[in-house]
Amino acid sequence: MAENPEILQVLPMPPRVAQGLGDRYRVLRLWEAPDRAAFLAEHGSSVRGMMTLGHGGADAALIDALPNLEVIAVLGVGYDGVDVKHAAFKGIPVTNTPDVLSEEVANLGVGLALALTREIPKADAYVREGRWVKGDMKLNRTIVGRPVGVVGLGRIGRATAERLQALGAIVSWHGPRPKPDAPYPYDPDLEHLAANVDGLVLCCPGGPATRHLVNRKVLEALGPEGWLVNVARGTVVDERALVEALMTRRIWGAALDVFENEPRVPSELFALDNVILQPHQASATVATRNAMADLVVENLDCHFAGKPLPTPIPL
Ligand code: 8YV
Repeated sequence: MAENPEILQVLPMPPRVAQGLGDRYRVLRLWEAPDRAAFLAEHGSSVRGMMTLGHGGADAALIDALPNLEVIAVLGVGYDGVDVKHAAFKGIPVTNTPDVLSEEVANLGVGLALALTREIPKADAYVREGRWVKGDMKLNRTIVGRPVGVVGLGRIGRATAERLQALGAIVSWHGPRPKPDAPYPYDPDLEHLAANVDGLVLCCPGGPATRHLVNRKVLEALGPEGWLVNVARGTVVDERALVEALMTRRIWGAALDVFENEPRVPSELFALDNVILQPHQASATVATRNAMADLVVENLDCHFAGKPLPTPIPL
């Protein structure tokens, strides 16, 4: 490997990444730079690799500020914040960290579906607040034998669908096109799917193709008994429409791990008892974040050793 290639780290990452890189690289910490433009003007031309997060990204301007950039390594499976088209145009490969997080994300998605329908947070409060001694809590809803829609049947969507089915739900799905090997009924029309299921679990990628896929009409179709889980990206849902639907009880409930402007969450949601809020936690276990960190390092190591990239994003 050439001597200590310089890597631009765009955003904070778990310490495991720095540990994995060891002293083989010189890491420049962009998010700490008081003057980003001055920092890039000074260091940009020596940077050969970039590490970033999928939703925090790398836009065309940042890519262009690094004229000798050879590779972009994304910590995360999603890469909606990275201008991959621009990178491809410039011949710069982009890698992500798929597979190692699929089961974890699916577990949280299904966990949220259960927490919502079985009202686990409300039941916890019921006991803590001493209400149980005054009488039993009202009965919950089930997903057993009930229709549930999965939006996006990629790696995470499939892991989610398998789990929902194992828990007794009747799964169908929506995505941009049918998949011949998918063992669940496909619905090409999300509004139609929403009208025919109890709940939707969003597992699709973010980015322009899925922006506001869950719009006012889909929420209306889901209806006052319908519920929504989002472990995909905040941008997939028209957040204004969702807040209004929750406030006016035009949908029954939602469990949200992601938001349009995270970490900022619409403050109206804080007072609502029909929503469960999470701070983008789906892959956030020690084991999974370690596996993701190791894969970022492996991708950089392979690139600088001239070996095939383990997980290139197909462009
Ligand atoms: C993480 C994610 O939040 O993989 C993704 O696309 O959104 C998450 O796993 C993030 O990328 C790492 O902090």
